[in-house]
Amino acid sequence: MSKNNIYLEIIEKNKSTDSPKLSNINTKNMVNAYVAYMANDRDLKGVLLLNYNLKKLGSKYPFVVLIIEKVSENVKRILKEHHIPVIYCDLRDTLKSFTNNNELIDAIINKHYYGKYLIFALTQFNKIVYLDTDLLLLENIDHLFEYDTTPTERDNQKKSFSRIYMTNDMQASVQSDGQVYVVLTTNAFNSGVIITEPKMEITTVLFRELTNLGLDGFLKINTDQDMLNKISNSGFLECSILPMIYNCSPTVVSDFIRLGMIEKPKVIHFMLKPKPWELIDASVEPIIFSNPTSKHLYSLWNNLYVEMVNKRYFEIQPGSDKYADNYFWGKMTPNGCTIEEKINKI
Ligand SMILES: [Mn+2]
Repeated sequence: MSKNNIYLEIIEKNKSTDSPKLSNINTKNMVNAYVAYMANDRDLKGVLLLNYNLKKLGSKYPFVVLIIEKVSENVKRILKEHHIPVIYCDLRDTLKSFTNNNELIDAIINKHYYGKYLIFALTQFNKIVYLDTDLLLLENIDHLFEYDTTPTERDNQKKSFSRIYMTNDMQASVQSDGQVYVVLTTNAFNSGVIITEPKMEITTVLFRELTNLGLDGFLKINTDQDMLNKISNSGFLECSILPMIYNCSPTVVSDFIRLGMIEKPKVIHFMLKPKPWELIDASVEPIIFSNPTSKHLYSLWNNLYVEMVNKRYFEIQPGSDKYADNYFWGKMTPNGCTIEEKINKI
């Protein structure tokens, strides 16, 4: 079966890469925001890239990161240096109000996914676009905030707390005859990109359902999506379908385009392993790509990350090409002797 070469590029609307200063952001009065979630330090590079990616695409909404207690002080410092506002929540304390089973609490916290449910508790925002940390935005997606998140009234059904938009979960597989089959699950969603109006009740229902499972039941479910799917079917959430262009695995892009299912993706979601930052770390085996388009998309992520690093440390702007005043080696130490003398003395 032939591999398609479909190469996509990041389309900039606006070259501004200025980050809003932390001091200028009052998280209490923000109307709309992009929100990411960090359960620990693992996804830092993804968050830094998203922040840069949004600014590069001229996004007019702030980007904030929800973090829990497992995120280290060092990572908090880095986020601050990149002017990324942080909203902190103690997940253990929150879960204690739902269950006193500490083993279950540990299991939930250690699974990393479930703190994501706290995004619905961010009621300081009117509307949020939640973004997983393993995304690459190819175009400005500010228009996602225009989606109507008011729940619709439906007969014989409890009124939902909120309406959320997610893409259908998807899979593409190549069969032995070379034919590509794309499996779209119409009653299950992928939680990599979510548009919603935060409502505390949703977080409450999600954590209540999760803790009601007990430890054995909890260990049987796979990801945060399972519970989202469950409560969307039970009427607490009204799930609407977000077009696939907003949450597309790099692996399926070329087949989806070839099959006429999408024209061009706007958001790439590196759902599976490897995560793109593992390539920056050079920590995975070289042969990892399923097709040239997927390879190209990983490469776009990596190039954007390097671009961010270059802008931060190496780009000389007028007046900014300053060097440190104190060049220690070969100069006098505070004790009045040269390094060489000091070494000789030792
Ligand atoms: Mn993801």
